[in-house]
Amino acid sequence: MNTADHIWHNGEFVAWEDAKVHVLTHALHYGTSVFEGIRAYDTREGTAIFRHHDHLKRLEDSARLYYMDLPFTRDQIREATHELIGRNGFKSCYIRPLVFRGHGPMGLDPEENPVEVMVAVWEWGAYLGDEGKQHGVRAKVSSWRRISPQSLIPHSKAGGQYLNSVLAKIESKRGGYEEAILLDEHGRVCEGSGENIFVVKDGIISTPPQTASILDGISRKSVIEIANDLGHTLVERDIARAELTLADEVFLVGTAAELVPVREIDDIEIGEPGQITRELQSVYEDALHGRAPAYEKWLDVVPVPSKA
Ligand code: PPE
Repeated sequence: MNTADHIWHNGEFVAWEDAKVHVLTHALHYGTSVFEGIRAYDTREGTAIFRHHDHLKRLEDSARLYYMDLPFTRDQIREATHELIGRNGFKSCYIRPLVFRGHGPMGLDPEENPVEVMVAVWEWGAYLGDEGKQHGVRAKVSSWRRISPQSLIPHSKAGGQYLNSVLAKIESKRGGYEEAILLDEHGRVCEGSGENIFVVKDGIISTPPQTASILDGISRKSVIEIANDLGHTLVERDIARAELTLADEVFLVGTAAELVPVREIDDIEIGEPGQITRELQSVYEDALHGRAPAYEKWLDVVPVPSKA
């Protein structure tokens, strides 16, 4: 991870080393934060943020579900992010907005604690490795089930909820795998620790539906649109665990990971990335990097500041 010089915190641009919080920050104790993971790419039109608006909308929605009012508008955060990328001089980067309950009264009632906002950017390479993107990763079905909507809110990208992903990730890593696949409370396929999942069988692409405790992923939505545009049959439906290992192709999608094939699950080989995975990966990469005119609608080009 390549760090930046500046971070945006509560409306101010501050130096990296000055971007601090108090140890009594509510979110540190109780996980009361929501966040986003966004990527900006170096395109022909300049640095462009992929589906920026959709990510900021989801940030607002995640906050709302946890009773937090954002002290900045979506436009203010968008413009601050543009300036932050400019100030740090990155052509491409990962963008991490975070909304969190700050230092104030202790205890579980957070409503008197201030809602703070920060945006950080850094250069982040292939999340599951370059080799993984090329040849696929080895995954294991986790012993941890994905958080249930009966106790938490899978639709909200909330900090505390990520303890679930952290446990699954540690378990898979210590077991010698690159990623964990979580089932939902009913034992149906849900998603990766930080990615949505797709399986391909006999030419049909399937992915678990919104009701399967998944995060409503923006990469997932993009890949669904691309698959439909390419004329593939894509269905959102419940997927049984055995369908994973019996699939012709399996792949994961997420902002950090992008589109990553899975070549082995539970020590059963699926094989090198298949034809549909390769095709979708290639068109998706073109969309991210501004090489696909049909998907330029997804890019928020960072304006170059005029020299006064
Ligand atoms: N499920 C989970 C649990 C998840 O965290 C992500 C994103 C996704 C699905 C895919 O969503 P989207 O990025 O909108 O397509 N995970 C973010 C955090 C990863 C991290 O390590 O931090 C990300 O990819 O940025």
